[in-house]
Amino acid sequence: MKVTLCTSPHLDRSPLFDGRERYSDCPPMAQTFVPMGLLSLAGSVANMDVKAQIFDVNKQINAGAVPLNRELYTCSAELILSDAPDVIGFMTECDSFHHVVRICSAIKTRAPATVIVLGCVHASYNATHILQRYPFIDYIVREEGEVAFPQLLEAIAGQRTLAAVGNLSYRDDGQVRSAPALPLIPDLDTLPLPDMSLVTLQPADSVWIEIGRGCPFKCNFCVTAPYWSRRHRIKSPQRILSELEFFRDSYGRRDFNFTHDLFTTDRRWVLKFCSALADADLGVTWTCSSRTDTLDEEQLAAMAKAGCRDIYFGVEAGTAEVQSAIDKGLSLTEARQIITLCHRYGVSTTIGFIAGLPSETQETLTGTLKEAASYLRMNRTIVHLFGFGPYRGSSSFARIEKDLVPEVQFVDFPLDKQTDAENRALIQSHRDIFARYSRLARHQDTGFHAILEVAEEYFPILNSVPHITAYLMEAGVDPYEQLYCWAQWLLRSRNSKCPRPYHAHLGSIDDFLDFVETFSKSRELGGDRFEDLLKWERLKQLFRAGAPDTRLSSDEVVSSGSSEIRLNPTVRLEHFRHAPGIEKDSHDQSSISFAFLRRRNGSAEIVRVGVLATAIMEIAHQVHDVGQLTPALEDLMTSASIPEQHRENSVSKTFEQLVASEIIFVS
Ligand code: B12
Ligand code: SF4
Repeated sequence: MKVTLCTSPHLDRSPLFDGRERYSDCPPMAQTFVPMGLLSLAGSVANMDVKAQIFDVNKQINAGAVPLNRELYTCSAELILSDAPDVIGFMTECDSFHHVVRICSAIKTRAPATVIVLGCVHASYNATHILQRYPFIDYIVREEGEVAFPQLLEAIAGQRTLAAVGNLSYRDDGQVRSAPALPLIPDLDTLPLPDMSLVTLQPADSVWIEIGRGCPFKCNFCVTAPYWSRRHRIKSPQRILSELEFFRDSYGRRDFNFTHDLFTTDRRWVLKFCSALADADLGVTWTCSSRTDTLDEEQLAAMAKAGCRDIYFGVEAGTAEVQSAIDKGLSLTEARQIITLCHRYGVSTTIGFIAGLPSETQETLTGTLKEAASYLRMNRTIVHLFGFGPYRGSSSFARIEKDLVPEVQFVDFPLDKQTDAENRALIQSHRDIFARYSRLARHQDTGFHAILEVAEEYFPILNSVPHITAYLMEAGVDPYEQLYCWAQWLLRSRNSKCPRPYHAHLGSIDDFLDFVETFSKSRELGGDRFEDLLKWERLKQLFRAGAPDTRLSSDEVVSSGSSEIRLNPTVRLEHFRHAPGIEKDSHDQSSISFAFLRRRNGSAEIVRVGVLATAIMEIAHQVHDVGQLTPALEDLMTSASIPEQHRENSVSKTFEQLVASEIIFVS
């Protein structure tokens, strides 16, 4: 039997989050990742008479083999069918489900006998609705797939009945039936290692190593904890180490994301794992997810030592009232302490908040905005503010379902107008399945409806201009009012020019800077410092876009390979006095330069460059042959002017690491 397992299309939102341009103006891109769930399924049928393969629609989009126009669906269907599979399986996520539906429909039209199966979170929770609505989808395997999927293939081969396939939803005589749930796999170490020969790993692919399943908490907006029955399971340290080693040795990968909804569920396991990982000295870095009330200093120290570089914390809400309403119950003071501690251990943080939760009022949203914005002032922190998405499967869904109204302002692949309109019509007409694109009716008539529409795209912009954000906070601007005025400004200035009304909520950083200028003038908040910061942010934007007129006469441009640094000795330190670390600076201030730094992904930042990095960049600027760099650096390192702590292992460090060690990000 031939089985093809397919990824779902995944829009790459990073151009939007980088704030580079309006999304609709960006080159269309799909985000690629190693589909660990599909690889695990392929592994589970390896001992059967089955030839499994993976079709990655995202890679096909990026390679131009699948166009981003109305042929997206027919072309994907034809490519998938080119190997004449007997069974086609799709992973599903709420955001891309309309694309999956249309690809499946195109497949069934061309090959009616081919069996189509869906799995993963979205299909599992919407199984009955999907099977009732779409006749071209044959089966849905709910939740954990490694035992159920082989059973389904046996049933398709006539070796067992459908009713005897655990976790299966299927049609029987026009009725949708759901077989009982299978017990969870007790020991995840028994799962096969991902068979990477089924995919082509490309440098841009994100690698998520699955270390375990199941968070025991019960936040009532969450779908992933109930998906794994809220039962915490985790692989052994040895098993995870062998997976890391495999990716490092076979693919040169040294940076990983760990997939587990709550890495720090079991404190003893964390300490044991981190100690094993540090001892193994694999030289890898990694990220994970945690809750601030499950992390302490001892774990954090062990995690930092073992290579943890970033932790995602869902803080979600900025008031005790909403913390309790969502059954999360985090102490905001404790959260701040733990996040600050992470930074002290050199671990960056990504912090998620949600706007528009069911119990939200103007007051609580103001609290969340204040809390979220205050984290922007910390170095090593990215803050996200997501608009609340109601997910079927979360424990609060049944309570709010009748209250939902359509949300039309969302970002999708930049498809042609007609296909996009068809997709939006599909979503609107099947609202039970696409509940994620909804808002609560009770928020419709309040002032913050407009806010919720722009909220999701707001923080990527604030992350890009933190000095302006800090300035406005210091000036005492109410964050709710600021966001409300931004929403109004966008609607006024973009509505008329925006060819697609549902993109009217997308503003660029340049738009935001224009808005801030008007906003601050109308409130008499300006001043020399504000004008300078604004000028700097505008220059940074021009620099980001590569415009030639950002080059000031005093600039010195140095390229370190992956990034370009443009020194500008004219920038005044006092402009950045609010940035963490600046006041405590022990350097002679005259030896510090400020610079623009362009990252490989095109984003730009303002950085403070210390004395050593300035010296290194000067040398690098003089030598054009990399071979000459090492002796020059050695001379520099052994010279008395270099502080002791930099001398120790500097010579063995790369140029980039040396420069990085002396650069402090102020933006
Ligand atoms: C890693 C991850 C990502 C990675 C990699 C994607 C991936 N799925 O591999 C990236 C960053 C790319 C990503 C992106 C997104 N993600 Co994500 N992601 C996850 C995460 C944390 C782990 C997924 C994982 O690898 N699990 C481990 C593997 C082994 O499990 P699995 O993939 O679920 O597969 C098992 C079963 O589900 C089933 N199964 C899966 N596919 C199939 C297919 C068939 C045919 C069958 C029979 C069975 C089956 O069998 C597998 C083995 O048991 C989950 C949360 C979670 N803990 O599950 C969220 C999660 C799946 N993501 C989510 C979301 C919302 C998104 C995005 C929409 C975010 C965004 N706005 O951009 C995108 C959408 C991507 C897309 N294609 O549309 C939501 C989905 C909610 C929903 N109701 O649909 C989740 C649940 C997180 C959450 N918010 O709670 N994601
Ligand atoms: S939101 Fe996070 S902590 Fe809460 S139940 Fe879900 S996975 Fe667990």
